Amino acid sequence: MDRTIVEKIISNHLAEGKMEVGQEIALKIDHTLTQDSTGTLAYLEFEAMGVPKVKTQLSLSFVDHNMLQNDFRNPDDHRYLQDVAAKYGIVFSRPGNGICHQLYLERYAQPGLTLLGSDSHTPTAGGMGMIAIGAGGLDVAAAMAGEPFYLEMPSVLGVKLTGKLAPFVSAKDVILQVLKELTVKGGVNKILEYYGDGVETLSVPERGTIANMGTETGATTSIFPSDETTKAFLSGQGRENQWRPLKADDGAQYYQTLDIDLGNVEPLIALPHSPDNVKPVSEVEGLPVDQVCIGSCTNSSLRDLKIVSALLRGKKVSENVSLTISPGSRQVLQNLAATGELEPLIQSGARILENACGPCIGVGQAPTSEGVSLRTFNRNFKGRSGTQDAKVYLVSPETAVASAITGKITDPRKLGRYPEISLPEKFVLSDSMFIDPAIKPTNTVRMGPNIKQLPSFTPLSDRLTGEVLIKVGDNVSTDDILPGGTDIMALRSNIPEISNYTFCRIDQAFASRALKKKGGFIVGGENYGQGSSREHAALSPKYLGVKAVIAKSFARIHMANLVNFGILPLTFTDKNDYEGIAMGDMLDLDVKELSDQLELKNQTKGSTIKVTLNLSTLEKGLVKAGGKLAAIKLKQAKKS
Ligand code: MIC
Ligand code: SF4
Repeated sequence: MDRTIVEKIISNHLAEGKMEVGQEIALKIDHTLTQDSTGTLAYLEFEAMGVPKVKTQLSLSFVDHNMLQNDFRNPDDHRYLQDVAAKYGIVFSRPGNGICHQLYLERYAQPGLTLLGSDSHTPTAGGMGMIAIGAGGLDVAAAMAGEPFYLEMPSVLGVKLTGKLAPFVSAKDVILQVLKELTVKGGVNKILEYYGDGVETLSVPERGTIANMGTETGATTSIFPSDETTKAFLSGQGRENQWRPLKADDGAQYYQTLDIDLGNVEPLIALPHSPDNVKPVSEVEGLPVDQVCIGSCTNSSLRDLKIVSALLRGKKVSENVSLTISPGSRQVLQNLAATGELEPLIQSGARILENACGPCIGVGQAPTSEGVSLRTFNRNFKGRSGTQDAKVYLVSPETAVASAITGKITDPRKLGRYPEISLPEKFVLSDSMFIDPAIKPTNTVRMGPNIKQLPSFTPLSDRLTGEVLIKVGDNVSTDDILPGGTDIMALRSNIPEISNYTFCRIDQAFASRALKKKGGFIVGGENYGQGSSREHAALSPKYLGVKAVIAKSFARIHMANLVNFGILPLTFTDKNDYEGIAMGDMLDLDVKELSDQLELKNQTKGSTIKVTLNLSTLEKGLVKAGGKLAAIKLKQAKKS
């Protein structure tokens, strides 16, 4: 039978289940990756599983998020991660090496393999023809312990690319076009598989950009074929032997298709405060800009910074604009330096930052009050930049440069001639910032005082009662549930402390109220928990006593995280019932039997609301047990 690329890779990695849309399947995981801000928890969880060495082909630990070292907390985390890596057989990427997804694409991604990463943008590696999925740290820890990854078999949405991009239009505009069509929830339970002759016109880093931001559609992942372009990229990275061709069979069937003629794509921009609020740049041209930030795992590859360099050559950044550039990796920086392409960036007045996430996650470079900030990043949720009333717009590197030069939002096609750039046949390579665990294994793991052991939780009670602690609207992101930024991120290894910040940007009193009321319920709208994979957004509410979240619908990773930490994710059977619950209402739910349909009693209103529990038997077992860690520990203990 003719198959899609997704079906080919999944069937090669199927550990349990049937490859039928909507069925629970278990996937064998070849590689894992973590980054520091989700990694400390993932490794505490892994250590709690009692496995002496990772069981994957390759596991990597990157440090790229919490890079500021204002006090001991972040550096202590870095040291802990380095020790854990050396002890358990994990490759460690030192702080300053670059952003995990960029580095992984350059040095480790391989067509045909599976990758599970504790970061929602793990799908970037789909640009290399991999099934690369973002998950909570506990799921990644389980994969390192040799467990398969469980998910609902997604449907495959075929995105057919034809034609060729016009000058000044690039991969970011393509994914913004996709977001415009699919919105931030159109990709849920889907994998976006790209095909068609337009694919050949895109380099691997450009495919990476598109796959990266597929995350914003809610998709499980995105994937591109592996072709001659992939081979050339791997060869440039000295890894040609890792190439294999991969494409969908001619008669492969997609569940749904989306056609994009690359020639018709124009420069696009996502307006505040959602990545799917997409308009043509020409519609918002002329708006004065205070800040432009180039970088993040979406747009910091050598391809992107080469075009930025070519467009900035001989130009000056507007005196009203602060332009920052964060290269995706040390390799990108070295290659720019080797060809003289770093010079125009310096000359233009750009502020060159460390090779890290930086402004993307609110670590530095907060915009001015009510400032307009244009960013080549993937998320523009309110407040994520560090300035609550700033307005963040998402754009391509081309639009970013044009606007940085003129000081206002500018269609890059006005810049004149589009420079020709190409990737080197052989990249300048240096792997000195990766530490191979085989070279210096250790048994000592040093933990600073800010790293606290994981709280443990009791099994689910038969009856859940309590108040509605908060009621929120649609598309609430994990940045709303537990924000990023330097102050809060420094507490990622300390659950009791970080839980005090739960919902702090929406409702300052949430944490104290939850503790005072001894827990209760959260009520949410559509796509609750979109965005980051941070399991803190489930673990902190759990720590504060939250028993269940009742929403119109959930984002995939967050829902899995809720299950992993023993919080019931319930959906309204009739979405109109959302209106029938208010904050402060007293709820009562009998969960002795975790059936698919449950009756929620609203004691305050005297009403009964039907709610749905859309979980597999396995997942129900995890929630009952008080979370996945308890369940895995039990399984490992039985094995040994
Ligand atoms: C993000 O972009 O929001 C992050 C920070 O990379 C997160 C991970 C985290 O919260 O640590 C993600 O995307 O998963
Ligand atoms: Fe880092 Fe931003 Fe990418 Fe998240 S989205 S991994 S914070 S660069």
